[in-house]
Order: sequence, then C-alpha cells, then structure tokens
Amino acid sequence: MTLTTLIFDVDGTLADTERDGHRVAFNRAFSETGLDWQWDVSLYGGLLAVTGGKERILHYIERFRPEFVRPRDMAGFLKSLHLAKTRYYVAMLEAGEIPLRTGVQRLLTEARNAGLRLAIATTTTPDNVTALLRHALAPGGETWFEVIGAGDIVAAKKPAPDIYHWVLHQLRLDPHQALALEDSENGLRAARAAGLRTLITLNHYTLHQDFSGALAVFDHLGDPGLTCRCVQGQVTAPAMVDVAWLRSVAEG
Ligand code: XBP
Ligand code: MG
Repeated sequence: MTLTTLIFDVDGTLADTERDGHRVAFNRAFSETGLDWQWDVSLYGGLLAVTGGKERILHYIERFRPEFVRPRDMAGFLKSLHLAKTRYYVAMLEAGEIPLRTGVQRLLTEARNAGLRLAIATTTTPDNVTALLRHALAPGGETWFEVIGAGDIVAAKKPAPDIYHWVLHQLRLDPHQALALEDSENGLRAARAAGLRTLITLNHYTLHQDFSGALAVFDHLGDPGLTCRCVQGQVTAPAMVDVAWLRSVAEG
C-alpha cells in the first residue's frame, strides 16, 4: 500500500531530551519545591520504564520514597510539581539547549517536500512539543505536522496504543499507509499494537531494549557525511534513512 504518512515520537526520537532535558528539569522542580529528591542518570534510566512525567513521579514516590508524607491533595501536588518541571524544561528548549537528532531535520524537510503527511504521537506534554519544534526545527515548526497527539489527551500512555489510535483517527488513516518512528520498547509496543510498522533509532537509554517486531533498528537516521548503521532488520540498509528508502520498504 502507498506510504502517505510518517508518525513521529518526540522524546528520544526527534531529540535526545531525556538525560539532559527532562531529567534536569525534574530535578530543578524538586529543588524549587523543597524536596531533596535528585534523579541521577542511571536512576532516571530505570524510571523511564514508566511513561508520563506525573506518572513517573508517583512511581518514584511509591518505589523509592515510602516515607514521604503525602499531601491531602496528592493529584494537585503532582500537577503543580509537574507544571514547575514543564516550566524548566520549556525554558531549556527556548534557550536552544536541545537540538534535533542526526538526520531529523533532513528527513522532515524531505518528507514535507515530497508531500508526505506528518504527525506526532507522544506521551509528553503538548507545550514541550511546540517548544521543541519551534526552537529546534523551525519558527512555526509545529505547523509542519497535521496532527499532534500529546500528553493527557488519552488516558493510557505508551505502551498502550491509545495515542496512536487517536492520531490515526484524527488523520482518518489506515495504519498500513503509515510508518511510525520511535526510540523505545514502550513506543514500539504502542505503535505495533495500533497496527503500525515501526522504525527505531536507538539512544543512550534504549540501546539494550527488545525491538523484536520492528521494521528496522538504526543508530540514527544518518545525514550526508554521517552514515547510519542498521543494527537489526534490513539487508538493504541505506547510508541514510530518506523518503525513497522508506517508500521502498513500506511499499516493497
Ligand atoms: C516520553 C515520556 C515523557 C517524558 C517527560 O515517552 O515518557 O513522560 O519523559 O515528559 P515517549 P512529561 O518518547 O515514548 O513519548 O513530563 O511532559 O510527561
Ligand atoms: Mg520516545
């Protein structure tokens, strides 16, 4: 079937946001709130198993801070702590501290010029997505995407397929006409459960995850002068992931 659409995850896929972005913003919000919690790089890697910032904080309290005296309005506490985290995170993006990953700008530009539809399916907060696209992709970068599915718009976050179902519904799209691009096992599970073939680009935190069922796994998308490496799944791997190659594997 003809490939018409690319659906991108955000964190870890469009940009390496977790270790030096979200993690740092969580820690700043904890300090500001007077909490002595600090998430180091390795602890944060484990916490990433839980998607969604509010859900991740709650999981941390349950698992690592059993002595924490919960405020009466726990949901309100989590919400305001997470709002502070989002404020710090967006400020980092606005300061241009987090660039797009190798090949992302090139592939998005090429796909747009080729008339492919672009969409986003992510568990992160909508403001984070807009700030990243505006500051790392292009002024008004969010308008490149026909649909942006983000955050609490669905009740169950990845690995549940809900956000992909929501995006496919908004696009009125058969999953066979699209490819998903993800970086994590949770993301792959979500996309696959929605019937989407999925390409993975690995990062620091997802190197050793299980990507069985992925269409292909790459180290990154590649750029002229920086060849990508296919570590799983395709014998006809390209020097860089481009629209022609995506069409050939999707329609082949
Ligand atoms: C991303 C997430 C998010 C971010 C933090 O997963 O799980 O929770 O880590 O963002 P994916 P928020 O890449 O699979 O979408 O704090 O805004 O939730
Ligand atoms: Mg991700």
